[in-house]
Amino acid sequence: MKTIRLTMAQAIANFLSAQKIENDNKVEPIFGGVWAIFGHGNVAGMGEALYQVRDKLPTYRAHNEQGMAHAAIAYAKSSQRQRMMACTTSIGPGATNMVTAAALAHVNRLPLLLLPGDVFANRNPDPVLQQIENFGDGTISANDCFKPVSRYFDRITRPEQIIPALNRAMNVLTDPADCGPVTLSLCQDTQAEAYDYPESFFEEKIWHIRRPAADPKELEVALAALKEAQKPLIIAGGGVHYSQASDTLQSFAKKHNIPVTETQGGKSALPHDHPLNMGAIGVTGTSAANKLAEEADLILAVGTRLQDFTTGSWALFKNPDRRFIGINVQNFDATKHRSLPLVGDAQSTLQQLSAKLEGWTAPSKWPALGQDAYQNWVNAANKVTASTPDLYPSDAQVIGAVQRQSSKDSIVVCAAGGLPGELHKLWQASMPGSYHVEYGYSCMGYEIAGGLGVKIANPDKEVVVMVGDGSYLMMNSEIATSVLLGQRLTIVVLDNRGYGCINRLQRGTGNPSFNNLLEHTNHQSLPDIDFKTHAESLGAIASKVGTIDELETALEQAQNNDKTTVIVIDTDPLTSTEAGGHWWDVAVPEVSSDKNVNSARENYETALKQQRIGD
Ligand SMILES: Cc1ncc(C[n+]2csc(CCOP(=O)(O)OP(=O)(O)O)c2C)c(N)n1
Ligand SMILES: [Mg+2]
Repeated sequence: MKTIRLTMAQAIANFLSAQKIENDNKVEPIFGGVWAIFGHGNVAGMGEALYQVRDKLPTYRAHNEQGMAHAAIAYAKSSQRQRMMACTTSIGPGATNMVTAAALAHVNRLPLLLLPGDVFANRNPDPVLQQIENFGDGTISANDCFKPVSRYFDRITRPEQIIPALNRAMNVLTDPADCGPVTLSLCQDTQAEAYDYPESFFEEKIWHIRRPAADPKELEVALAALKEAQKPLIIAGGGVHYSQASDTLQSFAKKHNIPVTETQGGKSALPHDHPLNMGAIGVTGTSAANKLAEEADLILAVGTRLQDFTTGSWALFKNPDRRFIGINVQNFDATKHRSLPLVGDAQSTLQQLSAKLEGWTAPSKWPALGQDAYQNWVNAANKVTASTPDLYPSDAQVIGAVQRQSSKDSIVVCAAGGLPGELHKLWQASMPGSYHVEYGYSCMGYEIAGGLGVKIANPDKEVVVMVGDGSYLMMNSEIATSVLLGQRLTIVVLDNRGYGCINRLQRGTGNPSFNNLLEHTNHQSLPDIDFKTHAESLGAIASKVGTIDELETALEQAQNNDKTTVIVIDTDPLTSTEAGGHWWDVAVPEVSSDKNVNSARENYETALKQQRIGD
């Protein structure tokens, strides 16, 4: 056997450079790059190794480990899980800064390779700088925090362990059902240790994301249920995108006359103006989609985790006889709430179902009911997104302006605050992937870093990040990275002077405004945060606009700017779109000295009666 003597870190760098993916008859490197913030624990080992392969596998420097991992996740999501990135950090805080990002990738089922540095395997210099020292367990380091949020975790204490570990890592990262974050925790002395690796370990490997077909028996059961349905409804989740199944879903819906609704992850599966697209479903759904959901007797849940925002905390589907069919590549999701499972890839399974359904269609009056309701919805949406000369525009009006200034293939990016709900209801997506909202973990601070990852995955497209003042303040440092890398973003900051959506939620649960908007906090003086100057200090072109018309002019100009542009607008913290939507289960105190809370509790108890638990 031919061998090559390399350090463990060099072996990782060479192995990662040799991994390719075949997609659309094109073979590309599966890793679009490695994000790195060096410190002790990776600079000497991984740093040296990445330098050697820099022509094949680019290294990018970020400003915050969580941010760079968000960028990596967004890159993978925007590449429909066909391509991904790795992240390497120092030990201790550099490593644990990525735990939140690991959780985000875990929830969203997105591939992410984390390579945090770890303490010395030989323990000779212990305790090293940043080592936590567990009193009762010598095997625990700070990196054990990654275990519950990794699909596969391994600690590498000998250089040869990387051979099975990297194979296992690749299997998880490319498995459509198990896909998620992988953490290989790299002890710093082991990174620098040499081993005679087999040459075959570094041979080019071409991966292909497999498309499992449904089991014949499961198909038979699902078919029988579907053929009996009078009011079938499709929920399109993120799995539709990861399976690149938009076209298949569109022809399936058309051929069998079944209306389609979209989750946050699934939005843009069908063009917004497709006659069978009823828009967003659930807590932030359109009135049309939710009306059909209330009546549907058969719900075909495609590639969705059926999160509470989709199911209206399980109070949305009111037909007593309704059944679910769960089309999902992951059995865990396919069987939720007594769903008849169709475990398989969305594209393959829909094709199988369609072939067996032959000429079967849902009764035409059913989608027609939705189409009338959808027209009413469009009228309501047009009203709230139109420009009016109010002192402070609403989020919806800002969305209207961004929409009017975007082209069909622009990509809008968002994650937390009031905006995701407004975007889910109101954004008109025309092309698959043009809507990128991280709402599995809804992590404040994802927006700008995520936008950077989306832009690296789509260099020819306009990427517009919409972000609240709260999220901006939580993490904005990757603005500087976007300037550094020449990855041009347009970032619209909606400054409503605080946590607007949580203040509304607080009021909605009977509470007075407390600790959300800046004016309701413990304070000596209210800060007048100058987002424009702040963004300029990070290297962006920035402006503050006063009206929706000015915003549209600034957005138009931003497209001609050669670097990241930040546009700030003051908005109204109290207004959100009333049309559409659904109850959401947020627990209200059972006892309180506040009579408003008591009455909110009464309403809450009434609402809970609508919930169908486990059924
Ligand atoms: C990391 C993180 N911390 C806390 C939350 C809970 N949370 C959700 S939205 C929000 C406020 C967001 O404020 P901002 O970005 O200004 O948006 P707005 O609500 O004003 O629209 C908070 C605190 C979260 N989603 N993520
Ligand atoms: Mg805000």
